[in-house]
Order: sequence, then structure tokens, then C-alpha cells
Amino acid sequence: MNKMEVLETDITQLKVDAIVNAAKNSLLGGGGVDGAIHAAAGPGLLAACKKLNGCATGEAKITPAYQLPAKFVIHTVGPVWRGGQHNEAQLLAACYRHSLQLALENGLRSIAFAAISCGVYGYPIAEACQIAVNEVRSFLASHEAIEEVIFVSFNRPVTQALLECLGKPE
Ligand code: AR6
Repeated sequence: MNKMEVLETDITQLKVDAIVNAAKNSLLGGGGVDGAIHAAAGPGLLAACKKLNGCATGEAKITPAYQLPAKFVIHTVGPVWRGGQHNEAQLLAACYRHSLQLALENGLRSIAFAAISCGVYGYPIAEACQIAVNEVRSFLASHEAIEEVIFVSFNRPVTQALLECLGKPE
């Protein structure tokens, strides 16, 4: 059964067990998808994030989702693209792996990822999408409990790259 899909939509609208935010190390909010998630979730989310003491790049932390339709927000911090020789690929893969691990530990079954590092952090889109799909695919192969993983895109290039990685080019 194929548990992975691509949706071109605003991640804040999704009613899943967890949405995954592309956060920054402080976890204190920012622009892009992070700003959209905080705006839609309301001030409770920032208050919860303040208690987490930040998050290292490649790691993930979980909070409730407050006013969002999702139940939880998993905050992960992707690498800033610095040319590819600074462990970026390993760190980006770790974001997906650690987010899924957190979902599993919390008994969550459906999870929607933003395209981590694909905006302000400048990761080349085709490479980032390949890492995302590879990491999720290999995690799902060994963890039955996760039932649905949605890759959320907010623009055509990311949608097309994800569909190609999943073997469903438009
Ligand atoms: N729903 C889904 N995807 C979105 C949405 C949305 N509402 N808004 C933007 N995207 P970015 P990064 C897409 O820059 O590169 C923040 O300021 C967007 O089109 O949000 O990991 C943080 O605080 C892009 O494809 O995250 C950090 O400082 C993807 O989300 C920094 O940006 C990620 O873009 C993190 O940079």
C-alpha cells in the first residue's frame, strides 16, 4: 500500500495527527511556513515553544497544535544550504527521521511535512525532495504504525520534484 502522497496546499489547513514545521533553532517563530503555522495556531503555540529551549539542526520537538485542525505540531530545523559540503544532506535526512520517530513515540498515524529547508534556507529543491522521499520511504518500510505521510508543497517546482521522486511525474 502506498502511504505517501503529495498535496499542494496550505499546511495549516490539514487535519492530520501532526504537521511538521520548518522552524529555526530558537523555535520562536519566523517567516515562511513557520510564520503561517504560528499565525494560524494562535499564541499558545509560541508559549509552548518558549519552554522547549530551542532545537538543534536535524532534531525535532513536539507541541500541541492549539487552534490548528491538526493535533500536534512537530518542529524540526533544517540545514541552511551552504554549498553541500557541510553535512546538509545528513542533517536534512535527520529532520525527516527524527520527526517520524517523534510521531511514532506519540502514537501518531498521519503526518504532513512542509518542504524543510526549501525556502529561505535555500536547499536545492530536487535534492531536498529526493532526500525527503528516500528517508520517509525507508522509515515506513520498517515502521508499520505510521499510516499516512503527506508531502505538502506550496509551489509548483516543489510539487513537480516531489511527484518525480515518488514516480508520479505530471
Ligand atoms: N504551507 C505549506 N508550505 C508552505 C507554507 C504554507 N502555509 N508557507 C510556505 N511554505 P521556509 P526553510 C513552503 O522558508 O527553508 C522561517 O523563517 C515554502 O514555499 O518556510 O526551512 C523559519 O523560522 C517552502 O517550499 O522554510 C526559519 O528561520 C517551504 O515551505 C527559516 O524560515 C519551506 O520554506 C526556515 O527556512
